[in-house]
Amino acid sequence: MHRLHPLYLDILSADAARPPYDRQRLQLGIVHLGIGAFMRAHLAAATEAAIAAGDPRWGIVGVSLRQPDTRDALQAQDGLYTLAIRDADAQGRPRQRLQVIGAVRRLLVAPENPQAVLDAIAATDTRIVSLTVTEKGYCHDPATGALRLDHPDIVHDLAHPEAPRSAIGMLVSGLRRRFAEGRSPLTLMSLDNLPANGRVLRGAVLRFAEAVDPALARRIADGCRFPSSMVDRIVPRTTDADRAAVSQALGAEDRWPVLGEPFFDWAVEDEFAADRPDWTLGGARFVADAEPYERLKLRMVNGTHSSLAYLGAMAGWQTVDQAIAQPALRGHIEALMRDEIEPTLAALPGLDLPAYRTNLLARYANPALAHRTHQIAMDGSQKLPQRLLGTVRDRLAAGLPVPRMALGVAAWMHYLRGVDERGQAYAVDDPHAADLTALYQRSLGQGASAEAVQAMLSYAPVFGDLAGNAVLAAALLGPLQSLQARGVQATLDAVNRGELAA
Ligand code: CS2
Repeated sequence: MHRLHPLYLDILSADAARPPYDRQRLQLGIVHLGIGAFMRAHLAAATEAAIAAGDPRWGIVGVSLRQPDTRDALQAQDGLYTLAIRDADAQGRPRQRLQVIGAVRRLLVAPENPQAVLDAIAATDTRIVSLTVTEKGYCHDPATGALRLDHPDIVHDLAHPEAPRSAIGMLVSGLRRRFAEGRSPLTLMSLDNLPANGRVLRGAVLRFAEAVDPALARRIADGCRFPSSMVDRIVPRTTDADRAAVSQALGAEDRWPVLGEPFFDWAVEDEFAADRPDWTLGGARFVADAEPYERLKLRMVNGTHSSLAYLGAMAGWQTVDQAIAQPALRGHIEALMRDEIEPTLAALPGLDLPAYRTNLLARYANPALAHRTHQIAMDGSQKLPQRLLGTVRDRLAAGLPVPRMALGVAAWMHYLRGVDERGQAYAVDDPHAADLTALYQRSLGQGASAEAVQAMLSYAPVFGDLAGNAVLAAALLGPLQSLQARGVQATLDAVNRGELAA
């Protein structure tokens, strides 16, 4: 089978869409840090639509911050890859729609050549530097959102600004070079699942710049823009089987396709230092304030996703669709949204929460994604604060009970055990894994008790000011005891009957 390549687009299956424009004419207007699957199914797809409508300024330079695998696979395809949009037909049979995306024109691997990344940030045509570096990529304290100047990568980058490792170090060194060369300020745009992601990014960049050179920090603060955005599309990790299936359907070998659901949402603040693509052509909305959209999405989608992932992974339900097909889990997730999350959300123009909830349950039931519960379970220390604990704080402050929210937090704690209910061991994949699993062993590992729950809650990077909160501790104890003694299924049944509430 031929490799996917611009010279051989005519051999592709007739129903695969391909770039309807001259890729040679693309300028490189966007530098993207963290060219993983999510970005290629989201930002790149929306940018492709703007380019296809006739604006060639927005070719993308994709930067990998760690591994060379994306560059290695995509270079041989001249940057082309397939986006496979998967769902099921009316009979429940999986189906996919293929689109070859052409927007990625250059690929860099930061550790191999950090200078090339700084050059790209400084280049005249660059207008936007966007980021999908995951929560931990911000080197911040998850509970407060502030950059950690003692984070090993930040310590390194402050000492070696010419060869940065962290996204924050790269941005500041790239901007320093850009300003030294007399070029205009940029838009720095986070697409990660953090609340006020633009403000978190701005805070981290300015704090780092301040430590390097206060005049540079002022220049960045005055000229650069940091729009916040809410991004939503489920993009599971691509497997070898997916690569084979996509290549087969495409009629050419694609070693680096991405999969996604049909659903796409992106509310981005219209706050740019210079031009930007018309991403509305690819389904985006420009809004004045993204925060209410972020809160909605982080709490409803990511909050329930994480709850489902910890419960599902412990029960041995491997994928999201398998988990949501369990009536007790489905009932719990639905009630979690309706009874505990939705009352904390502000009204938004055009938002119908019951319809949003029903649609989300349908997205989770998509049988064609095989989104693994353990994948969503990773990096819990970075995810819990914005996904679960914000809702918990709001409800506790209003004197409202949190029985179902507490079950999600308890399931995360239980997951730190490292063995599921079927006796299957797994590695807890989290930048705080060593501390957290040790804390678990010392406390809950000895059996859930009031003291053990308090010990877990005192883990400040995750729980911050919730340490010592007696109401939350009491709400966690019942679910934890039940998860340990009876397992996920019986605990869900009990919670659904209204038992275990503190
Ligand atoms: C998921 C998200 O892996 C995870 O933690 O919750 O990646 C989720 O699929 C997306 O945010 C959906 O937009």
